[in-house]
Amino acid sequence: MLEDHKNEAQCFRVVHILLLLMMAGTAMSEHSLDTDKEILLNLKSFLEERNPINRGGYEKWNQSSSNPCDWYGISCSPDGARVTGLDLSDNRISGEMFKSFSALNQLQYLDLSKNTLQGKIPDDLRRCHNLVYLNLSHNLLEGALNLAGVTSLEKLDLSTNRFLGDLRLSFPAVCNNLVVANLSINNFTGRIDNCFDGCRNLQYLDLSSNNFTGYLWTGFSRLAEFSVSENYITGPISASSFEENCSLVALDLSENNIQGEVPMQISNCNNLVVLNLCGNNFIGPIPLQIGSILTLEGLLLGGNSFSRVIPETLLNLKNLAFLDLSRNNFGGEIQDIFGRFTQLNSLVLQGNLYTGGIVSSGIHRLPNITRLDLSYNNFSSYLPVEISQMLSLKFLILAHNQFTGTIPPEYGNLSQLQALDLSNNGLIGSIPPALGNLTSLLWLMLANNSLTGEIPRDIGNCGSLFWVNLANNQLSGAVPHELTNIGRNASPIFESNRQSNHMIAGPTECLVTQRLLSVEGYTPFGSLYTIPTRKICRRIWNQLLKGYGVYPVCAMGSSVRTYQISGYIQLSGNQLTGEVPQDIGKMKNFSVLHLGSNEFYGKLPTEIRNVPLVVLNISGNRFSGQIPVEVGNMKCLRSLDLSRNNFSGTMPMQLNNLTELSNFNISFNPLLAGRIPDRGQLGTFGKESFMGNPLLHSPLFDLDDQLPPPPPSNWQDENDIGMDGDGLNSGNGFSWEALLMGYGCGMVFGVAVFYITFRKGEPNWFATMVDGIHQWRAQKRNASRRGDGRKI
Ligand SMILES: *[C@@H]1O[C@H](CO)[C@@H](O)[C@H](O)[C@H]1NC(C)=O
Ligand SMILES: *[C@@H]1O[C@H](CO)[C@@H](O)[C@H](O)[C@H]1NC(C)=O
Ligand SMILES: *[C@@H]1O[C@H](CO)[C@@H](O)[C@H](O)[C@H]1NC(C)=O
Ligand SMILES: *[C@@H]1O[C@H](CO)[C@@H](O)[C@H](O)[C@H]1NC(C)=O
Ligand SMILES: *[C@@H]1O[C@H](CO)[C@@H](O)[C@H](O)[C@H]1NC(C)=O
Ligand SMILES: *[C@@H]1O[C@H](CO)[C@@H](O)[C@H](O)[C@H]1NC(C)=O
Ligand SMILES: *[C@@H]1O[C@H](CO)[C@@H](O)[C@H](O)[C@H]1NC(C)=O
Ligand SMILES: *[C@@H]1O[C@H](CO)[C@@H](O)[C@H](O)[C@H]1NC(C)=O
Ligand SMILES: *[C@@H]1O[C@H](CO)[C@@H](O)[C@H](O)[C@H]1NC(C)=O
Ligand SMILES: *[C@@H]1O[C@H](CO)[C@@H](O)[C@H](O)[C@H]1NC(C)=O
Ligand SMILES: *[C@@H]1O[C@H](CO)[C@@H](O)[C@H](O)[C@H]1NC(C)=O
Ligand SMILES: CC(=O)N[C@H]1CO[C@H](CO)[C@@H](O)[C@@H]1O
Repeated sequence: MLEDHKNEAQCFRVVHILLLLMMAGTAMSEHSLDTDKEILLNLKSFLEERNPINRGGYEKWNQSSSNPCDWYGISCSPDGARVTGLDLSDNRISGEMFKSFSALNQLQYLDLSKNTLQGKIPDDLRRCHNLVYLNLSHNLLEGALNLAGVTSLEKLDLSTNRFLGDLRLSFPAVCNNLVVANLSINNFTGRIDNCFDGCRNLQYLDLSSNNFTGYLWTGFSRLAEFSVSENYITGPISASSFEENCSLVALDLSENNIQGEVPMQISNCNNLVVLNLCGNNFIGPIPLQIGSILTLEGLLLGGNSFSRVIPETLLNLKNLAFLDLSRNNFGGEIQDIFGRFTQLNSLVLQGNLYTGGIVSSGIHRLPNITRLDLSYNNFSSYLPVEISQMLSLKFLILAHNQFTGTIPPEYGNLSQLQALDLSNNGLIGSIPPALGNLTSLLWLMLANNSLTGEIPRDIGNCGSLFWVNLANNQLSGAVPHELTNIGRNASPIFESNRQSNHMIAGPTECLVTQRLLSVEGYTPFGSLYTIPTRKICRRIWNQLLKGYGVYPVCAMGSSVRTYQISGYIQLSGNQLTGEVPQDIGKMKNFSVLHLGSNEFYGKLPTEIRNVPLVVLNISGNRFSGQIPVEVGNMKCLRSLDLSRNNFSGTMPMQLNNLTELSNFNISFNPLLAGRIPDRGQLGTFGKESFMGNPLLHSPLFDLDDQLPPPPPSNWQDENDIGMDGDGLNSGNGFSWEALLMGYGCGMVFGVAVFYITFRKGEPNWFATMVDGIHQWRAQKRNASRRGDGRKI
C-alpha cells in the first residue's frame, strides 16, 4: 500500500517531468522571427568576440530597430515572418565560421564572401537544408568539403579558398538543383570524371586553378559554360563528349595535359562563343569543322602542337575577334592566311619560331587590328614601315625578335597606340622624334637594342606616357628637360579605356605587367599578391589600362599611401650624361627612377624629393657633391641605391628617417665621410651597403680594413637586378615564373568573355572585374604551383 503510494507518486512525477519536457520541446521547435533574432544576436556576439576592431555592418544590429528584417544584411520572407537571407559579404570578418547557421532554419541565402574566414566549414552547415544560395568565396577556408545535406542549393561559390581533397563527399550529393558551381582557385584534388553526372540542372561550372587529375568529365556539353583551366587533367577528349545538342557557350580547357587530336564533333557546339584549348598537348590538324561555329568570337589554341595549316574555313567566322595561335612551334614565314582574317581584333602569334619578315603575309593590311603580338619569335627583317598603316593598333608587341634597322618615324602616325614594345631586338639608329606624336602612348619599351643618339625632346609631348624603359642601349647626351613632362595627364586615355567595352586587355598583359612590376628587382605587388594566377595578372592589367591604381603610393613627405596610378622611368645601361634636370620635381606620377650605369654627373637635384619615389637607383654614375638631406624626407623609399658615384661630404643622418627602406646601397663613394648609426633604419643594413667608403665609420663593422675589389661591370649588374632575369623573384615569395605560366592565350579567355558578356549583357560570370585589392592580399596561393615546366 505504502509501496503503491510511493509508486503512484513516482509515476506522477515522471509523467509531470515528461509533460514539462514535451512542452519545452514544442516551445523550442516553434521557430519564429524571435528565435531568428535571438540567433542573429548570438551571431553578432560571436563575430564581435573574434573581431574586436574593424567590425562590419552587423555591429549595428538592434540599434535602429528591433525587427531583424530591417537589419543590415538581413532579408526576410515576403510575409516578414522569418529570416531567409544573410549577406555579410565584405564585412571584415575573420576567425572561424559561426556554428549554428542551421538554427535559422528558413535560411535560403547565405553570403559570407570576401572576408577572411578561416578553418573548416562546420558540420552544422550541412543541416541548412533550405539553402539555395551559398557564397563563401574569397576567404581562407580549408579542409575537405562536405556539403551533403544542403540539397536545395542552386548557386554555390567556394572560389578562392584553400579547400582540399576530392569532391566526392559533396558531389553528386548537392547536385539536385544546382545551376551554378564555382570551385575555382582552391586545392581540390582527385578526379572529376564522375562527379557531375547527377547534376542535371547545372549550367555554369568553374573548376579552374585546382589540382584535379584524371580524365575530363565527358558530360560538359550540356552546360552553358565549363572551365577546368589550370589543372592536371590528362587523356584525350572523346568525340562523344560533344553531343549533337551541345549547348556550350564557353569552354575553357586551357593549361592541362590533354592529349590527342581535337574531335571534329566539336562543331556540334554551334553556340560556342569562346573556345580555349591553350596550354595542352593537342596535336594534329585544327579541325576545319570549327569554321562552322559561326558564333565564335574567341579561338584560343596556343601552347599546343597543332599542325601548321590553318583551315580556310576559319575565315568564315565573321564574328571572330580574338585569334591566338601562340606557342605552336610554327616555323618559317608567317602563314599567308593570317593576312586574310580581316575580321580580327587581336592576333597573337607570340612564342613561335617564325623567321623572315611579316609583310609578305599581308597582316599589316588587316583593317581592325587593335592588338598585334608577334613577340618571342625569330623575325629578322627590318622593322616594317607598313605597320604604320594599321591605324587601329593600340598594342604593338614585337619584343624578343631579331628585327634590325631603325625604328620607322612613320610609327609616330599610330595615333591610337597605347603600348609600343620593341625591346630585345637588334634595332639601331636613334629614337625618332616623331614618336612624340603618340599622344595615347602609355608604354614605351625599347630596352635591349642598340639605339644611339639622344632621347628626343619631342617624347615630352607624350602626356600619357607612364612607363618608359630604354635600358641597355647606347643612348647618349643629356636627358632633355622636356622629358619631365611625360605622364602629366593620362586621364583622357584612361577615361576612354574605361568607356570601352571592347577587350582592351589581351594575351600579352602578363608580359607587359611583368615588365611594369619588376623594375630593378622591385615588385610593388610582391607583398600584396601571393596568388600568381593569370586571373590576378589580367585584373592588374585591366586596372592599369583604366588608370586605377593597383598599388599604394605616397605623396611627398608623407608615408600615407593611397592607391593611384604611378609610372617608372628606366634608363639604365646607356651612356647618358649631363645633369639630372631640376624639373624632375614635376614628375608627381612616377614612383621608380632608374638611372644606373650611365655617365650622369653633377649634384643630385634636391627637387627629387618632390617625386613620390619608391625606388631610386642612380648607381654607377659620376654624381658628386653632398647627398641631399632632402632624400631623408622621401618617406616612401624602399630601395635607394647611390653606390659607385663620387658623393662627398657627410652622409646625411636624415637617411635614418627612411623607415621603409629595405634595400640601401651607398658603397663605393670613397669621398663620403661620417658615422654609420648603429640604430635606426640604417643600422639594419650590413657591411655590403657601406663598403668601399674608407672615411665612413661604423661601430658595428670595420670598413677600412681593406678596399674590396671593384664591383662587377655595369652591364652585368644590370642583368642581375634589372628588368628581367633573376631579380624578378626578389619580392617576398612572389614568383613571376609562376605568374607567367598561363600567360599567353590562357588568360585571354576571361578577357574575351568579359568583352562578350559585357556586350551581350549576359551574366558576367567569368570575369569578376575590379573587385578590390583587399581580397587579393588575403588569399594565399602556392607561389610555386605551375612551376612544373610549362613554358610561356
Ligand atoms: C560570390 O561573391 C563574390 C564576391 O562578393 C561575387 O563576386 C560573386 O559573383 C558571388 N558568386 C555568385 C555565384 O553569385
Ligand atoms: C595547396 O597545397 C599546397 C601543398 O599542400 C600548399 O603549399 C599550398 O599553399 C596550398 N594552396 C592553397 C591555395 O591552399
Ligand atoms: C541531348 O542529347 C542526349 C542524347 O544524345 C540526350 O540524352 C539529352 O537529354 C539531350 N539534352 C538536351 C538538353 O536536350
Ligand atoms: C571593322 O570595324 C568596323 C567598325 O567596328 C566595322 O564596321 C567593320 O565591319 C570591321 N571590318 C571588318 C572587316 O570586320
Ligand atoms: C633564330 O635566328 C638566328 C639567326 O637569325 C639563329 O641563330 C637561331 O638559331 C634562330 N633561333 C631559333 C630558335 O630558330
Ligand atoms: C606618317 O609619318 C611620316 C613621318 O613622320 C610623315 O612624313 C607622313 O606624312 C605620315 N603619313 C601619313 C599617311 O600620315
Ligand atoms: C609628328 O612629329 C614630327 C616630328 O616631331 C612633326 O614634325 C610633325 O608635325 C608631327 N605630326 C603630327 C601630325 O603631329
Ligand atoms: C636584355 O638582354 C639581356 C641579355 O641578353 C637579357 O638577359 C634580358 O632578358 C633583356 N632584358 C629585357 C628587358 O628583356
Ligand atoms: C629626421 O632626422 C633628423 C636628423 O637625424 C632629425 O632631427 C629629425 O627629427 C628627423 N625627422 C623626422 C620627421 O623624423
Ligand atoms: C569563379 O571564381 C573566380 C574567382 O573568384 C572568378 O574569377 C571566376 O570568374 C568565377 N567563375 C564563375 C563561373 O563565376
Ligand atoms: C597542387 O599542385 C601544386 C603544383 O604542382 C603543388 O605545389 C601542391 O602541393 C599541390 N597541392 C596539393 C594539395 O596536392
Ligand atoms: C539599442 C537597442 O535598441 N536595444 C534593444 C535591442 O533589443 C532588445 C530586445 O530585443 C531591447 O530590449 C533593446 O532595447
